Amino acid sequence: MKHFKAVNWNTPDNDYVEMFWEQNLKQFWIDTEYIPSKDIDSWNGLKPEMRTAYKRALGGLTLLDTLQSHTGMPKVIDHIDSLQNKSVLSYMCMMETIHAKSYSTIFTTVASGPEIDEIFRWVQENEHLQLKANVIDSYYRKLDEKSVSPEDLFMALASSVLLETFLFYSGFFLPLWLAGQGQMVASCDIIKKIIADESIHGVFVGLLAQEIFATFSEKEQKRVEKNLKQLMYKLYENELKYTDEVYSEIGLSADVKEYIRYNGNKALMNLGFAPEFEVKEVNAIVLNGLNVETTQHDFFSKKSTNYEKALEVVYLQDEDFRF
Ligand code: MN3
Ligand code: MN3
Repeated sequence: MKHFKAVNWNTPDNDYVEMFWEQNLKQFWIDTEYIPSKDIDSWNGLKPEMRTAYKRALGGLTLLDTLQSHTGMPKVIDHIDSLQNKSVLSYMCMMETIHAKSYSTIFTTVASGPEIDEIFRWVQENEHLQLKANVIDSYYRKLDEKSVSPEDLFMALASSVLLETFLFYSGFFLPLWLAGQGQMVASCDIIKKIIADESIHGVFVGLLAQEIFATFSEKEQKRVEKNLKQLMYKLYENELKYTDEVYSEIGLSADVKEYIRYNGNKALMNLGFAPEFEVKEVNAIVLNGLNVETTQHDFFSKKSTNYEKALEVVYLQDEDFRF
């Protein structure tokens, strides 16, 4: 009979897991405590082609977060040895479900039922979006096989980092760009919470990948790095086409592509590799939209300017029910 171990937090498994656990907890949030209805006037003021691009950007993000919550994280968790590291991944997995749901919270506020159906149909039929999901999923699914090599696990972890630190940003660009100009600001507060989560996820999963990479021989490392770069360029070519499809009508393709390269370098750095893409300048409006100081962030009082509902928690007493 197998002897199962219980997770023991009295002694840390490594020198980083407690820090990641704490930071993940600090960042906790719920989509329904944000108020995207503040954006309805802003939404009505957007041109139809801008609204279409926005819906598609968020639709694409919904697909990636769905994949991450139902496949990426659960598959990876089963192959990580440290029980504490597994706990951090499980928590992150739960947040993925909140991410995936939060786009619907925005859709429900600004779009009609038939419009929402149309977005989800577009997601299911868009070949570039489906290619991203298929490629990443194929690396996750390798973890289902009877014998999983350290290289398979490395590639699955690296795929997760590519998804979260690289492939999400063609979607994040538009809400950030609009918020940087004072449009759709309340909805972007949700997006910024997702970005903050993805940023810590990418670092943590990248660290796990680096630990495995360090166990490879020099020859293996060379081969694995080559495979990773090949995968990255395959996804990059696809991102360029996806970007043209979503953004060319609103004239933002070139700026989005620059942002993709910028985040591609970040993904490589999370995995311990040198930047690969030449980046001249990231759109200043997007950086402005990303700047958390434009809205108030203080975890001890408010989670951001638009996170208001749960601020004053009053516990009910028996007396409250005596009328
Ligand atoms: Mn996510
Ligand atoms: Mn994530």
